[in-house]
Amino acid sequence: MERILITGSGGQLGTVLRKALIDKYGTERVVATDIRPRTDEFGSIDLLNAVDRNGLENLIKEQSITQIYHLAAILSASGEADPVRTWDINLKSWLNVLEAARKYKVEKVFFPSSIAVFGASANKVDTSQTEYLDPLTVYGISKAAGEQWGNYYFSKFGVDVRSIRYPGVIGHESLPGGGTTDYAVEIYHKAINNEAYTCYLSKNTALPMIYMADAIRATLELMDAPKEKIKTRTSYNINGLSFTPEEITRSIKKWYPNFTVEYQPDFRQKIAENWPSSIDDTQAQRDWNWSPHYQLDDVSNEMIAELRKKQNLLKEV
Ligand code: VAH
Repeated sequence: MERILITGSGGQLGTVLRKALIDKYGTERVVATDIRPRTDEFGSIDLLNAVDRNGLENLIKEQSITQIYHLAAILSASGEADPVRTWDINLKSWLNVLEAARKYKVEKVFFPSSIAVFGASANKVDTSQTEYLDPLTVYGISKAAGEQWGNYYFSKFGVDVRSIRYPGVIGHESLPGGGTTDYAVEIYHKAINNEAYTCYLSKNTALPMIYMADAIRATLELMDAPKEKIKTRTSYNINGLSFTPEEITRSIKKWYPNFTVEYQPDFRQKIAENWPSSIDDTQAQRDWNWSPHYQLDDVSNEMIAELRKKQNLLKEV
């Protein structure tokens, strides 16, 4: 019987992945945890600090966990405030998960990597799976190292580790938490409130992005793929779409013609300039048949419709 552990269940991706896993496996089979516990209409999110090895191992043993989705991490922008703490949290927690998976024979482990693993030496356009990785954020370094640890535990101990290099994720279900791509969510919240947006990236800064529904589907499709299809045990590039702040603004203006954005680049501009502007995901297409469904106007259409629904619900309260 499948028993699913998800760490970081309260984060931008974790919030939505938790619900997708509950839909797939049922509430009783999903153990959702986070550093900030809470209860909602989907059940409880229990306290777990993934850096606490004993706490993690006891939970995996007692709950007979068969799959782990390890989403707990400090992201690229907020991670720069305290590099050593970011490294500690991101790597200690991941090594705890790998060791526990090895010791208790967890069947599958998911590691969320990121396009943040690429740095100055990578091709910016259609960045390939095999580019040299010289990340310039602690978050990116921790993800590049985490990919190697995943490959090591697969090769040496046979732990079935699977991983995706997520682009910037855009969704209406949750707020982003300290990433460099957060602007692509914030901008929609401003637009539906008829407020101007001050963007912390310059208008021509293209970045790879993915709509939340595509990101969740990619995760589940990778984890469901037959083991023999998985040829990469570090992490898979996946592509959703790519756009600049100017292009997303142009898309939003189709719904909000008077929407305005001003550009005030901050420290996140330098982070973004060392990331790809678009991603080549040929290997994910070939190995497990990946393909995105959402392009920019589809994202705007759904983000605006869903955020408006929430806005109307709040007005009724
Ligand atoms: C970040 N949203 O900005 C994350 C993501 C590709 C970016 O890893 O840090």
